[in-house]
Amino acid sequence: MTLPRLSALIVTVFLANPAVCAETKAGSLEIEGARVGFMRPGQTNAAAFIEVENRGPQADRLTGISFPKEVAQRGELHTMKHENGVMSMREVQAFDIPSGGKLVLRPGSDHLMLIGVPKTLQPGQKIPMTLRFERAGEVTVSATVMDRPSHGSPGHDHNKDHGKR
Ligand SMILES: [Cu+2]
Repeated sequence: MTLPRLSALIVTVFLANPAVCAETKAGSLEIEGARVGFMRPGQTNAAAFIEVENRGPQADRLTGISFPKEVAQRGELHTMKHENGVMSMREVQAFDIPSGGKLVLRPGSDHLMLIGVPKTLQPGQKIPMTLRFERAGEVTVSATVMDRPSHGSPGHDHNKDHGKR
């Protein structure tokens, strides 16, 4: 069995796990709407989005994301700023999720990034995404790849803006 084939098998087995569903709970956090932005062929980075509601009495923070190696080498948290008509973004260490509040990551705003995607993700494909929270710990959700480029992010080409330092 070749290595790529083995990797595909691991992903398939993982996604068949019924514990991975559209809405996931982690302690007092409820995670939903996990999705990955449409990828053009040749693109090696992609944006990802989620919503996290905090129903607990204490604030939490999203401090990191990670992926299986066959999906992306690593993940980052990014904020976006509109300045002089130019969209710029930078990596941040964490996103706050206040008690009773909701963290909303969406196209054109704060988002997650997949860095170093070896194989272009296909529309409708579901990938495992592991979120790391300061209090709630680690939880893996299933993110669906969107079937068209997202609006609200003009000039936001992650391939140009990211992965080069
Ligand atoms: Cu970004």
